[in-house]
Amino acid sequence: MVARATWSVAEVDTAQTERLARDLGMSHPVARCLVLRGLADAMQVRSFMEPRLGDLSRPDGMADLEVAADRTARAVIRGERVGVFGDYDVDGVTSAALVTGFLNEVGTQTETVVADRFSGGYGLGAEVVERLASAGCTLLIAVDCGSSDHRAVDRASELGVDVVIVDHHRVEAPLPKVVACINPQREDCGFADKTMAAVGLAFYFVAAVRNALERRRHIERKAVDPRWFLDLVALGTVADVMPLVGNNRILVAHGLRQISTSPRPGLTALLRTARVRARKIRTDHIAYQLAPRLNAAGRVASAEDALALLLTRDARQAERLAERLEQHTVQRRSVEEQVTIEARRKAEDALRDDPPVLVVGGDGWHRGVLGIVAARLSEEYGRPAFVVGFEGDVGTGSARAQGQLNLFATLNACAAELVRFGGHGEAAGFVVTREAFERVARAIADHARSVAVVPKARSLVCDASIPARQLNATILGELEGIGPFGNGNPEPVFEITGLDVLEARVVGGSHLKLELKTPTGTVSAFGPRMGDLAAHLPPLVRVAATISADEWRGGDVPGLRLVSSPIAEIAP
Ligand SMILES: [Mn+2]
Repeated sequence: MVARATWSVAEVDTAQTERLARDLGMSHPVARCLVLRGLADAMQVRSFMEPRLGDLSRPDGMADLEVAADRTARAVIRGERVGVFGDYDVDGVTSAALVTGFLNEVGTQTETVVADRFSGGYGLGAEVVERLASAGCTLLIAVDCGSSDHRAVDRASELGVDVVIVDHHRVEAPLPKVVACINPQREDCGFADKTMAAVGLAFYFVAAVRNALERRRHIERKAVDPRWFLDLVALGTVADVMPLVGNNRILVAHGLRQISTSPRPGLTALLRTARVRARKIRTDHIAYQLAPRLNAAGRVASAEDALALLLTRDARQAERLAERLEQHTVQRRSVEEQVTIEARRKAEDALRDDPPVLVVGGDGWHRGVLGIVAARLSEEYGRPAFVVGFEGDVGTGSARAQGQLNLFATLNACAAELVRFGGHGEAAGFVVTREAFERVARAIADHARSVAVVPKARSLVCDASIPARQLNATILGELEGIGPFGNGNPEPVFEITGLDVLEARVVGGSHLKLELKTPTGTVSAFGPRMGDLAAHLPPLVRVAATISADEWRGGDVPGLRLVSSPIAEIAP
């Protein structure tokens, strides 16, 4: 049993906190969270709590945006058939759905294809270009990929197909020879925000196309509003774990509102199969329930189902597709469990030498789940994880880190030994031969040592400590204003003191479910993977937990999600 606190409470400027609480008439604990986020000024906080689309960065300086918009507007006006190609993950599929949905709204015929993890591998391939060209497309818009797909782009120009790229992946000069490449990672791109998902960029892109069409008097002033597609922007941005600050936070806040109030048929069906019953959809619903289902198709079958689900206007078809995604999800979960067990075993072996990074590989580890497994290992063991699945002589790898190491730079340092690689600082993919694997593993560890990666100590710091009686609807409402939460805007964690344990049981095999008494009522708490504590809890506890609406009690009362084991309350 854990006897003492395994967490601490953050230090904060009390004068600032008190001023903010008074100026805004809000509770102290939430004011404290804001001060800890560097928001101490009432004006600043007001605009933070009410993210407005009008505060989005202007697109000025975004390289190639106008060229891309002009070429696309021309295609719309001349009635060209347009090909859209997206990557197979949620960002890629939502980007493709957004561009397709917009073009169809303005009367353009599209052929939309999403990447197939199993036949095409990642990126835009020459075969897809040929397919779209023979379907009559004269313009191809590649989203969430394309920035380094020279061969496909060359093929397109041979076939007389113009290419526009909307991407956010790292680019190596020279860029492929395309009509336009929207990618803030380009060195010559003057758009200051480098953190948007492809789907956020696709939103800017269609807004620019819309304006170009209006300028040419092809559409009316109020026809086709890019804001209709903000639900897709929220899905892709959260699924791609982009930092929820600045533009992303504004887009996601509005997208969530849209999913909550008027979901498209595909999302209505998906919310049902995912058993999301909340009235207000949050980022965690996307991250843990919607995105995995949209992703599952691309992982074990084809992402086409996810695309079709997002595009359909027919409720019955949406239901059918959502059911199919549910089956893919079940299948994907069991594969993921199996690979996780094997990878964990190898990781524990490797950990005896306390390496700065984990590099593990195995045969038959399904390609579609490697990223998820890498994310899990990196979280569990507090260090970057590289997970490789071998098929024959070739291994496909996926890497995840939590800021300790730049993965793209690391793989770049081993580039000579890799078949190919790509990605970002915190998530990357690569291909390696079986023969080179051991050498690559050593090179990765050497690189990590050379940049002095320190395994993250798992220390939990709570934003504030509050007595149980403060668990009420007020604090819940105030907290909603700080969200949406995610990467870059973490959900506040509270120490909550003086809770009576009324009931403790195990749910879902390994999770802990508590019924706790506060001075004003009861509150329930969920402790992921803490089920073994159920039989040993003291009668009075303090917990470290996040607070959000308890959907099972109508959504107006707070519920807790424990982030550490409860401890006995010493002085009630
Ligand atoms: Mn992406």
